[in-house]
Amino acid sequence: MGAVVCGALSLGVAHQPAWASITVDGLLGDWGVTPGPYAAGPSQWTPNAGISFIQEDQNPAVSFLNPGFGGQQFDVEAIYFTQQNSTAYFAVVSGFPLRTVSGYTPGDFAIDFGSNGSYDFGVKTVGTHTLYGSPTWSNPGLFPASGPSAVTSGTAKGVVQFGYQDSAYSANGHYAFEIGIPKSLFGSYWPTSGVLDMTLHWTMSCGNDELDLHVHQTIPPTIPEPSDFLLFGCGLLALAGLSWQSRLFRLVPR
Ligand SMILES: [Ca+2]
Ligand SMILES: [Ca+2]
Ligand SMILES: [Ca+2]
Repeated sequence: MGAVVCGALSLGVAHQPAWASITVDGLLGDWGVTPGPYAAGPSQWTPNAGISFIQEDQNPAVSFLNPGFGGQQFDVEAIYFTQQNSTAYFAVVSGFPLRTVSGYTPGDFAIDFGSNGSYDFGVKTVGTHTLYGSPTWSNPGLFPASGPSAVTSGTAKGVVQFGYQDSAYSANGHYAFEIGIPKSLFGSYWPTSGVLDMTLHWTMSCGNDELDLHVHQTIPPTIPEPSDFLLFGCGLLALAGLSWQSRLFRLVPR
């Protein structure tokens, strides 16, 4: 019983619960999300606590995606962000796979620090998954305003963690990829105090649909992990419980 109570306390207080640790494998169960059928309803997109996200167009019957048409196949569905220790994690769910469809190609993942319209970093979503700084971008051919789309050049910062499984959610018309980037690769763009303000963006080469997640978070001050104290408290409670139990067994004749 003591362990259960402590678990609940940990969820409420600890900043990054151990149970939510992200594995970059292209599967989103670790985010608390399983892209299922439309019938599962909009709530299927809600991730675990503490994860930033945006979701739109939860309706395969609607062809218009704004600004283009195309229905589920071109529907950028959701973007997620979280951070654990020294790594920033991102995930995108779309109706568009990371391969060519009807002559159109998937775009790269774009990060705009400061949310000022200048996309300062890009991650290649096909081939070698390199993070580029100061990238130049191409815009979508049909709907340029859905850009940026693909990194065309830039300063290679390193190959990052990237997970994608083409058939994981394809039965329900969904495709998901995950990215893990050491915050150090962002240099001074990643704040150590104050506010983390960034816009995360993804589209495909036509730009029929695009999605942006605006993150605006106050960086917490560096203090000892509350979970450490809770674990210590749990240990004391568990010891107290054992001691009480052993006394009880001695008092009750068997
Ligand atoms: Ca995962
Ligand atoms: Ca959409
Ligand atoms: Ca920027």
